[in-house]
Amino acid sequence: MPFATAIDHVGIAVADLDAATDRYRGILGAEPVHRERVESQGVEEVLFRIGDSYVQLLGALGPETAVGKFLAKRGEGMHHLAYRVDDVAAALDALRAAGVRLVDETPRPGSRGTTIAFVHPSALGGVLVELVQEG
Ligand code: CMX
Ligand code: CO
Repeated sequence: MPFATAIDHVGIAVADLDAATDRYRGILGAEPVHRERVESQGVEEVLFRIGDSYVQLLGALGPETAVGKFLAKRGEGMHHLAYRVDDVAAALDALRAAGVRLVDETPRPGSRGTTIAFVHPSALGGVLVELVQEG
């Protein structure tokens, strides 16, 4: 079974979500397809659809959130890469068996009714990785 079926989205940390949404709307020539406040992740997200994938703009809900800390340390920029998988729990088990450092030991709810989990950036070339299971 392949690890992932697609790139689900690229997450981009932004300082001002409304301003970034306007900028992306103009540049991509498209309306966002989704906006959601995800308290458990400390973010508000805006999604633009690109083919079968998304660009996810991320505004921080506070300075002590993951994105808030990232913005303070590094400024705006690419925050994570999300792979679409059929089964997040199975993918986590496979990564754990391979000795990969996980952020989330078990899957949790994401936006749009998805199930997600994060893998530590130290495991995959300095890139924070998210696993996304639809539905
Ligand atoms: N990408 C790559 N490296 C990152 C990173 C990121 N997004 N965020 C932090 N790091 C690095 C830091 O640069 C730092 O590296 P050094 O030790 O070399 O300096 C190290 O990780 C620790 O950084 P930190 O600021 O102390 O941050 P924490 O360890 O507290 O948290 C992380 C880092 C990845 C565990 C945390 O951000 C996390 O749990 N992320 C998962 C949840 C998340 O990001 N939610 C928001 C998105 C929600 C969504 O997409 O739906
Ligand atoms: Co994401």
